[in-house]
Amino acid sequence: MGFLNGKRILISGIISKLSIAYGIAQAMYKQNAELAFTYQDDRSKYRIEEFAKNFNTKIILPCDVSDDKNIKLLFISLSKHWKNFDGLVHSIGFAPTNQLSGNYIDTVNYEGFKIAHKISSYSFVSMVKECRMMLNPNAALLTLSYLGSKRAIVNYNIMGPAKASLEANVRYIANALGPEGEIRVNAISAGPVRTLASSGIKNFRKILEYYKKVSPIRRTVTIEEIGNTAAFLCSDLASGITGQIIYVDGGFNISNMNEL
Ligand code: NAD
Ligand code: 0WE
Repeated sequence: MGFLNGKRILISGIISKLSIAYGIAQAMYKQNAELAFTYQDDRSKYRIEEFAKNFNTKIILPCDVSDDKNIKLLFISLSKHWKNFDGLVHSIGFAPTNQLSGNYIDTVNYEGFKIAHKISSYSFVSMVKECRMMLNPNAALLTLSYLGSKRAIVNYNIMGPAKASLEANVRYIANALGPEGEIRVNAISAGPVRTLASSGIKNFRKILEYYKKVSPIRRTVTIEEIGNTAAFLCSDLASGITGQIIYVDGGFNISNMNEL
């Protein structure tokens, strides 16, 4: 058995075994979920095919979310395997590299703003729009955010406003879909973890060290811990939780001046 027994969940955002979405897949598979995966482009296709074997699924579908047409095609393809399903995990974020270092005002430009918001926030509601008719009652939708949505964090820059937009999207989608079969929508705001996306970030080692030093639990979080929370939120155990941003960050966001 397992608390996701009989639930079909589509997971986006796996590019390596370090991906937060990979930790989510592991935790959900452990709870007996039936999984399907999307991947960004041909460069990652073979790798995802290998990963999919670990999760006993053959359903892996391409979807670059930078074009709505691809999102439409994704759910047309998925419907050939699953007429309906119970969960969607959106674990996708991107801003052009040049946006992620330096003074915010010096760095920001319309192109960076557009791309960050389109890929990191709009793509979530766009996916929801296209799969709405396929969602079973009590389905759960989940996305990944970061504290930079609420605090001005050095170098996070335009990703901060994009994550703020994503979190507002969680509330608006939750409010729109709640009346339709109690569909629930939440986000996990994760602490920093080393992934492909974060390895490109200036001083990322220092960021991890800082969290280790000052978080209430004095360590960083793992993708297993984020995965377990994701599995819970997408299960019926979380049936009363919707529109929420749940922090899986070792308590970092509630503390201050622990370095003194
Ligand atoms: P990752 O590099 O493993 O995953 C990022 C994913 O985004 C990749 O699978 C990539 O293919 C996908 N992606 C980017 N552009 C895309 C596009 N146009 N179309 C389709 N897919 C696209 O990194 P991760 O850290 O696991 O990131 C997953 C999510 O977690 C992101 O939303 C990120 O903002 C968030 N997050 C990460 C951290 C961290 O420290 N790593 C902390 C909090 C939140
Ligand atoms: O959301 C993120 C990072 C997302 C991300 C990463 C990249 C690297 C490669 C978005 N776009 C790109 N573009 C690229 O070209 N995180 C929460 C991880 C992260 O990034 C930071 C952080 C943390 C934590 C940037 C500055 C400060 C802290």
